[in-house]
Amino acid sequence: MKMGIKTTNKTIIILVVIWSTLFLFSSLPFKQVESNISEKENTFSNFKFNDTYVYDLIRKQVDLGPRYPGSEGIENARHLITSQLNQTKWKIDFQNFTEIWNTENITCVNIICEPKERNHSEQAFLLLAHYDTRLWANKDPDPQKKKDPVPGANDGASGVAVALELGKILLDYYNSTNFQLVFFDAEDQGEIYDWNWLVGSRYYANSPDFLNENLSFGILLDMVGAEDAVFKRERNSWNNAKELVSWIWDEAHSLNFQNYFSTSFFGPIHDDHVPLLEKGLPTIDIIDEFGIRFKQWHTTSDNMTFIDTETIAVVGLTLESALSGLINETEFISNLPSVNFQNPIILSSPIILILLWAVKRSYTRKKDFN
Ligand code: 1BN
Ligand code: ZN
Repeated sequence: MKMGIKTTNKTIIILVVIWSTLFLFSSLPFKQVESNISEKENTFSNFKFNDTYVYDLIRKQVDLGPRYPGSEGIENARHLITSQLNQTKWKIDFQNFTEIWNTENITCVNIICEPKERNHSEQAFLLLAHYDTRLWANKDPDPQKKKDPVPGANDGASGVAVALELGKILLDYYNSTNFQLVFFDAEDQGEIYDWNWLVGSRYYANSPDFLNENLSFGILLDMVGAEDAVFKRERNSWNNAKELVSWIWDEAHSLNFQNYFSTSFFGPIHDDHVPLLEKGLPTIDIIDEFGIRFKQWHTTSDNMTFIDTETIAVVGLTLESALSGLINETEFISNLPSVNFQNPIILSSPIILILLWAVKRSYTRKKDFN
């Protein structure tokens, strides 16, 4: 009998040891993953940025069809964009201008939106994106498709949708009123007929709508929604507004998004921020490495297939965090150095002149020798 109890005790002890060992090993990694998720959820639980809303808004723009200047699609895109903003809270201006494109007069329209409560005696910042899409998909690998239109899910719609969502939450949840959302027409038609790049932003940067404003900085969003995006530091932004670039990239890294916001360099890219930099406003471009990572750039495949809510969330959460912090940093903003934009080609011209001189010298020497 005594022996029996001893054996039962032993068996129970062995079973308990085996069970607890199994429990410990099976639950440890699980608990780790669980705590990582809840840690992440905790980190972002106070954030308002809604990636699903943004994804749907990209899809709605793509569903309108091609949105090149003067098209029915771009007219509908204007209605879609403005319908996202509550008319009692937002003032919307349309900056109309006419351009000749392939002998045709085209009416282009930049859209300028600001909270009605904006205090014009204080400085404002700009969130920028282009809303036109390219008429010709000249980078499409299929020669038959090179003159088909680009759907512009990433190149066009993504920047618009992220900027709209950020504008709405800054006003609704952070009481931020001193900013504008500016959506440019006619950015993306360069080298089609006699058309140039950046037509809308150039017009805006030379207009009283921009020149008479009291502005602190600008952030351009271009191609911010594709899967596996990498946002390297764009060289025109870095050379002219490195404090702002660092503010945003540091914020992304503090949220653990260093895989998306890389400290490598890219470009310089001649994008919609350049006309504003030329006028002295510190303006940066958050742009995917098109052609390298974003391979669907200027092809008929720039559609919803490659749009990813994770990329959208990374960009949105980073900017929500960075901008909600920045609006209270009046000293940082007022100390942003003014821009004296130098075109990289002009900057490198002394080097080109020296090279030309060296070539000429060696040529003359050769001649003298002969
Ligand atoms: C940005 C998006 N851009 C065009 N689509 C600007 C650009 C123009 C970039 C030419 C590279 C070359
Ligand atoms: Zn483009």
